Amino acid sequence: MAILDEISEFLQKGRAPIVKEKVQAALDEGISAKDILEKGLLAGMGVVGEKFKNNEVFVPEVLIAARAMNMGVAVLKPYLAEDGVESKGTAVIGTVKGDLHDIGKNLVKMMLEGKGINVIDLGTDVAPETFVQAAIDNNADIICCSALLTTTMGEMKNVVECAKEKGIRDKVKIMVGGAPVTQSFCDSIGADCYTSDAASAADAALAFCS
Ligand code: B1M
Repeated sequence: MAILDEISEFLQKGRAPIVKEKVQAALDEGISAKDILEKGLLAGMGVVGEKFKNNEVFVPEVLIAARAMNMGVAVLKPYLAEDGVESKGTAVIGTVKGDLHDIGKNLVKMMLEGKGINVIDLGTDVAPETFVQAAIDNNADIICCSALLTTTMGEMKNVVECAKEKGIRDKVKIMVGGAPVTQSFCDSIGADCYTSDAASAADAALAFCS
């Protein structure tokens, strides 16, 4: 599994083209997409996150690592998705207002699509009204909110409140996630579901749709 360590290390250095090559090589070796994601790409991003916290690397290094992560994930996308599945429902997804982190949100989107759920991606820095209006316009079954900052996770409560105000709270499930989010936070804001990772989010979303 040396190649997974290489993927992690090149990701930490932000070497996007090499990460892309190594991810393809790992697939060619028969390593599962899940292992490449978790033990290569996410492991590397975890190291970057620790260094960022300890002021050993700064925003530019994190951004180039994030770019390498996204390029690696793009190679994995067809392998993480299940082919030929019919649309099972609709979800709108976004990172909450004030928050620009999108790697986790993109992973959740990919996993949901892999389960056959039609996903409307609102991007990052999404206001509560935008989540709710998109859910109304697209007759969505689920609103998925991602937040990576303790300072922005409170926006998820505003999404729940806005859905109540617009009269759709009983028609739409609200799912929340992201590094600082917990089950007790989910319960405290009246959201329907918290999951700690993208694959579990997709399972929960599928259960809501059916
Ligand atoms: Co930011 N950042 N960042 N950052 N950044 C964190 C989050 C931080 C923990 C780093 C640290 O200090 N250790 C810290 C937050 C501290 C806190 O709030 N407690 C932090 C900070 C402080 C900041 C800035 C304020 C830094 C600054 O400017 N001084 C700034 C804020 C900008 C803003 O958003 N307004 C900032 C900026 C950035 C970059 C732009 C440089 C870059 C983002 C690039 C991008 O996303 N395109 C960045 C990055 C990359 C990180 C770290 C290093 C990695 C985040 C990541 O992508 N992880 C991060 C440190 C860390 O997390 N270790 C950090 C990988 C990703 C797959 O994980 O998103 O958690 P995650 O998703 C997981 C699960 O959480 C779950 O599924 C995924 C796994 O399967 N999940 C869901 C996510 N959403 C879900 C939704 C669901 C269910 C599950 O249901 C709907």
